[in-house]
Parts: sequence; C-alpha cells; structure tokens
Amino acid sequence: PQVIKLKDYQQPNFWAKKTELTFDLNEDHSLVTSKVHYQHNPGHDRTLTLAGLSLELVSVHLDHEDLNLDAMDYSPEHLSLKDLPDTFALTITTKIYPQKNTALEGLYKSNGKFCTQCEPEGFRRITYFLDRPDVMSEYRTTIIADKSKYPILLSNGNPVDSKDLPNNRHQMVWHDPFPKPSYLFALVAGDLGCVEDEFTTKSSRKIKLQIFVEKENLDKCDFAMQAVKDSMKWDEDTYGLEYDLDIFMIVAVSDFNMGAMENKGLNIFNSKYILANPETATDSDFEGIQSVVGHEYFHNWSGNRVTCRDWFQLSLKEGLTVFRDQEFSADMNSRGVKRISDVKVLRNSQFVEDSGPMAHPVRPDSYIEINNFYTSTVYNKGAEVIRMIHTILGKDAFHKGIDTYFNRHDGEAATIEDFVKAMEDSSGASLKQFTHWYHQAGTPRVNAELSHQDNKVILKLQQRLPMTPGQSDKHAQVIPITTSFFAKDGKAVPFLYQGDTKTEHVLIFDQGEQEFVFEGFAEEPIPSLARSFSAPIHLDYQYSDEQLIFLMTWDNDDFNRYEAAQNLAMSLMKKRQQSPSYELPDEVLTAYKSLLASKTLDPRIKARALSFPSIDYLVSLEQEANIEAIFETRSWLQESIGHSCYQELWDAYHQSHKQDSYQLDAEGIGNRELKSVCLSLLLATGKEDSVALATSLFAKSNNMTDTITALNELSHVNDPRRQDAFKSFYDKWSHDQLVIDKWFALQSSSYHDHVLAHVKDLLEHKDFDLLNPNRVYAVLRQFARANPKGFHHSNGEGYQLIADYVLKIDKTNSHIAAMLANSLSQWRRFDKGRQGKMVAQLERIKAAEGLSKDVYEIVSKSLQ
Ligand code: B3K
Ligand code: ZN
Repeated sequence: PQVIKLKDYQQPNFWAKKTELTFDLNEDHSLVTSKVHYQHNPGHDRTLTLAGLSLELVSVHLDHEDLNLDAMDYSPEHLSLKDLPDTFALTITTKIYPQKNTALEGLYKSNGKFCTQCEPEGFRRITYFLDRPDVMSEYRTTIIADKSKYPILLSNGNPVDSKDLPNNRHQMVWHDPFPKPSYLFALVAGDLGCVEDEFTTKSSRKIKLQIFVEKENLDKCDFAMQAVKDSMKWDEDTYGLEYDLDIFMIVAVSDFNMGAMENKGLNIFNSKYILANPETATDSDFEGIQSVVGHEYFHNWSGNRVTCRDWFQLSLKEGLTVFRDQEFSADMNSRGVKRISDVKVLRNSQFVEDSGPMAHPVRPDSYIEINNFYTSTVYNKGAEVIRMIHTILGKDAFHKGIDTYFNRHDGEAATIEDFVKAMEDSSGASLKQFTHWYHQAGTPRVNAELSHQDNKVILKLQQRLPMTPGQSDKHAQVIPITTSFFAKDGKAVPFLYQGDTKTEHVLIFDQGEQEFVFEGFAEEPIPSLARSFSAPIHLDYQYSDEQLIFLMTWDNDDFNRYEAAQNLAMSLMKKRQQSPSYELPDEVLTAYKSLLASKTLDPRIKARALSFPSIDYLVSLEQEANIEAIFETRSWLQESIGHSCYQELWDAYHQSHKQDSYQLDAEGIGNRELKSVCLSLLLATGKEDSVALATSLFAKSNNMTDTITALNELSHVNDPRRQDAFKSFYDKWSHDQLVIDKWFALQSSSYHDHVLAHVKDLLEHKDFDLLNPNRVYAVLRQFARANPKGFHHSNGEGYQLIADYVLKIDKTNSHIAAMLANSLSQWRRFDKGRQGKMVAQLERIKAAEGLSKDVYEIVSKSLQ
C-alpha cells in the first residue's frame, strides 16, 4: 500500500467553490447527484482527479455536456478529467448501497436510519470529490425519501425548503452558509423523536437546540442537553466564542465507530454519549457525556471555523479541542480529579503507545491509513502540548494567542505552524525549540536530584528522549516543571528565585542537563515537582517511602498528592518483588488509615490515592515485563491493604453509603467512588462478609453506578452469587442495548479463571453482534485491553482469539479490526514465550489474503 507523506503536500489543481447535493434515498440503493462549481488554482495543472471508494458511476455532465462514460478515465476509486477551463460545473451521479455499508463510513443505515460519517475520508464513498480538508465549499443539500419511514431529513446548516412529492415521498433542502471541507458533511434520515431547547448567546441571538433520538429514548436526553448549554456558555465566557448558526442539532445513533462527530451544525453521536438517566448510566457515563458533548461543540471553532490543511495537522484541531474539553470539565467539576483522570488516560494509552512500534509524533510525518492516526498521541499528548504552551505563556497570553489564531485563520484550513505562530506573535515569546514536542515521538525521561547547602537548594535536572521508530537523533525539549518545596511542618516554603519570592514556580527546563538554584531554606525541604503533571514525562526522583507518605499527606496540589500515592504503591510493589517476604510496614498502613479517616480530603482524591497503577502501565515501564510477577505483587498490595485496613475500609464504605438518597452531584459522586474503591479492597481479601456486602449492594442499589460497582466485584468471584447477579441483571435490562453492553464488558474484563471460555460464550450469545461497534468493544476490546490476566494467559489462547476476530471483522469493518489488532503490537514488552505467541498471531494476520490497509499498517509496523 501507498505511504502518504507530509513533505509531499501540494495544493489541489482546482478549488470546489459550491457544492449542490441531491440524495434520492431508497431501500435497495441510493442515488447521489453532486453538482460542484470548480475554479482553477492558478499555476497548477488543469487535470482534476477526484477520489472515490466503492462507487458506481451513473453519469457525468461537464457544464451542460453529457460525457460519454466509455471514453472516461474512472474506476470505483477515482475519476479524472483533463484540460479543464478556469471555471466549470461538474455534475456526477453515483449509485451507492448504504444498507450494505458495514464499514460505517460514508452513508450507511443503522437501526432504520440513514446517517453519515465522513471524517476523515468517508465522503468519497458518497460521490467522487476532492475529499481533502483544504478544499472548502458551500453546501446546499436536497434529501428525498419516503415520508412515512423517514419523516425527519437533516443536513448541515439551515432548512430552506421542504415539500411533498408523489408516491408518499418528500424532500427537504438544507443550506450551510459556512464553507467547509467534505469531512464535515452530514446527513440523517429517519423516524426520530426530538427534544428541543434554546440558548441565548452573548449577543442575544436565540439558538434552537435539538437532540434527535429514537422515540423510546426521549426521556434520556436531559443531561446531554444541559451539557450543550453549559458548553455554549463556557466557550463564550472563556474564549468569547459564540455559536454561529441558528440551530444546533445532535443525532444519536447506535452503530458508530467512535464517540461522536462534529459535523457543522449537525453533530452525530454514538448513543452511548447522549442517552442517560441515573437508572441506566453510571457517574462515569455522565462524565463521558459532558466531555464528549463539550468536545464536539468546541470543534465548531477549533476544527470547523478553522480546520486542518491536511491530515498530518490533525492534532491542530484534536489536541486543542481535547485541551478545551478537559478545561471545560475541570471548570464544571473538580479540577484536581479531572487532572488525575486525564493523566491516567495518558499513561495507560499514550505512554504505552509511545513506547511501542506504533510510536509517532503528535504531528506524524507519514501514514498508510489516516484512520490509524486518530491516536492517543494525536489527541491526548496533543492536548498536553497545548497545556504546556498555556503553562509557559500564562493564561492571559494564551487567551490572546487563541484570539489571534481564530481571527487570523477564520474560514481557513490551517497548520500547526500557524497555531504556534499566533501564540508567538501575541505573546512575544519564541516557541521555536518548543515545537520539538510536535515532531519528536517518545516520552521524555527526566531525572531530578536535589542538594541543600547553606541557605540554598540546587535542583539538577537531566532529560533523555528514547529512540522511537524512524527517529534516533533527538533534540532537548522545552519542559515546564512546576515546582514547590515543603518543610517538615507540612507547609510550602517561600523561596527566592530570579529575584522573586514565591511558593511555586514554573521552571523552564530546555537543556539536556540544567541546574536551578533557589534560596531561603534553613533546612532541606521535600520537593514537589511537575505539579499538576506540568509535562507529559516520566519523572525520576529518588523519594524515600517516608517522603512519599509526607507528600501524600501534605502536598496542596491534588495531582501530586495522588502521584505520591502512586509512587508509594510502585515502591512497595518493587520491594515485594525484590524480597517475597516483605510486608507493609506500620507507617505505610497508618498513612492509608489516616487518609481514609481524613475529614477534609475530597472523597474522590482518597479513592484515587487508593487505586493503583494499571497493569498495562506497569508493563510499559519494563523492558521485558514479567506479567505474572506484576499481577501477583499488585494483588498482594491490594490484599495487604484490604486485610490490614479492613475495619477502616468497612467504616469508610458505610459512611459513604447513603442508601436511600441518590444525588448526581459532587458529594454523591464522590461517595460512590470512594465506596467502590473500599469495596474492591475489601473483596481483595476474599473474606465472606465482603462478598456478602457486594451482593447486598447489588440487590439494593437504586442507581446504575452502585449496581456496576457491585457487579464488577462479583464478576471476579468464583461463587454462585456471580451467576445469579449476572442473570438478574440481564433479565432486568435485556431491552436496553447500552446497559447490556455493560453486562458484556464486565464479563470480558473479569479475572475469573475461566474467562476465556466465558468470552467465547459471549461471542456466541444471541445478543452479540459483530457489526455493532459498541458490542465488539464491550466484548473483544474489553478483553484485550482491560483484562491483562485473561488476554496474556501463558497458553496464548487469548492472542489467538483476538487474531481470529481481527480477520473476521476486517471483512466488514477494517477500522474496528485495526483497533483490535493494535492490542498485539506491544509484544516486545513481554517474556520470550509470550513474544513468540503474539508474533505468531501477527504473522498469521499479515499473511491473510485481502487484508485491509488499516490492519496491514498496524501488523506490519508491529512486526518491524
Ligand atoms: N473528529 C472525530 C473523529 C473522527 C474519527 C475518524 N476515524 C471525533 C472527534 O474527535 O471529535
Ligand atoms: Zn475531536
């Protein structure tokens, strides 16, 4: 397959100025007529080559001339015309089969509704087009369909006309005044219910808000609607950005490859990120809805008004928009907890990706299939890079930079350089060296050492960037290290640095090795470094367990308090691995007990401090990890804390358990989270009364969060109460697809000894559907990513199962197949036995006939 390179970027030969689309939707096939007004790009060739995918060409008109298809250069993948004039209209009719479209890209049918997904290259499955983000065009879309089956016909922009047609058909015309690239086009047709609301913008314009769902779900849209209004308000208050059209629509669909899509004025969502009420959704589902609704809404500016010149610039819109949604959630809820969650995602997926064969820079240089680059590096590390610019420049200069960026590039397709330039111009700072973050892959390792002399503290930092595929020679990066120091009394010490006295300073660490000197220390302090996770790095500082306990108790940065607890857990696990008779000392147990007993600490921070680093993250830190040992010591830590703090955990559980009242607020959410962590540590002991406690929580729960907490614990237990709970859950919820996804997922991530057999049964279950991404994720991705015990079983059968399904699913949805294949890519991190078994499956996939380029890219790069 062809490798696409950033350095080969060229402007198109023609621009598409106006696009008029007509969709004639039918039960067997649909007809799409596109009339596009092209304009020659001066200095470029006069050949127009349009992209297509699986298209059947019906007719072509150049202005008014009907072209003879036999004499034309076209295939299902392209259509090319030569010697064209300066301006002309090209009218093309294609025949497509949405009902047979299982890739869920382009126009497809899901649950009786037509809908689209065009990013990144789905529009070419609809008609021959300049399907690239730098070609921006004004769209007018006519949709014709049966009136009874599809009473609702939607597209981008504003409705401008509608009428009835013969044979019980009708048509609706939409016009979007904002020029956009084809990837932002959307169409929906179906019999949908609608929840309506209104938002008044800061300039007093009234915006109609509509959420379209299947009629039986109309009672599950309130939370998402509130999130839309909160997002609109937040973007006005924070960045002065106002919504631009008169209507904002969201449609929820049940078959969707990812979370949601920011199509102009018509966002399409995976129903998982819209539908919720306390009976069916957990606290983390609600959090997910708020952040995804925010994310897609914020794209209206960062993505739609200013889009990307080419797909190498993907992080320009995604990194920035993730940063915006993270800040939105932080402002709406607890900032500290949000930061902890975001760093956890970064470590569990981006750090893992960055240490393996798929490691790539935030702005990649090449790809085979762009769909493979919607990665946690582009999204989450991209957001960290934006966050560092914010930290380095400060809030005011950053906001000025954002203003400059939107003013300068509104209506354009921009690059990452454009963004950085706007930040530089409005702040006066140079970000030249900083841009290495965009070009160099790999997670920097920063080593820190502290010494104390007279009145001074000297902090010595060293950075090292590991080699990654295709990149060996690396430059020092600019790393902001937010630093404080604590004295023995638990207070932050005011210190003198560069003429200022303060208790916190952002150090700009931009050389391979650097020393920072601070004054004002009568005695040696304990440093608190990279506070709030000020940079996406691995930080090595040799803290003693005593110092970690100190920071866990006294640090006034929520994140670093959590971080101290994570580091303490890792240090304890390491000690146990080195000496199998090692047991937790009293000081450690006392620290955990007083953490639990604290009257002032946010229960969610307590909960996070008592949850330990994930297996995947621990594996990613090793050269050749001994996964059994990691698994065992991690369980030992949980079990030891469970046993030694049993009473305290039991008490904390009961204090947080407000049986009859359910509140979806900070206090309620905090209590439920702490309760869940306590229950999990209690169950780690295997004691009978802990199992009874989980069983009773399951039986009496009045909300989905508690139910899932209890069922999750019971899923690991080898006891008839496990089967009973799963059966009663299924009987109660079998009508609700999203809830049943949870039922599948919990069984797939269970640490039960027979999990592989259970997963195979689930794959044969009558409700399992290979064509529904949520279901595939619930069973297979959950098994491969959230069940290291089952997936990495030494017999290799977990690997074989995943490979079997990669091959099966590749025939219908290559995107999902590639995502699954990726779970085998980390083989180098494991012992020789597992390596051999993972490689054998990768080889088997690679050798398969008719492999998609999506899967080919993942397996071939994994094997390199
Ligand atoms: N922009 C879309 C992602 C499209 C992914 C295509 N494989 C959703 C988002 O990031 O908001
Ligand atoms: Zn996005």
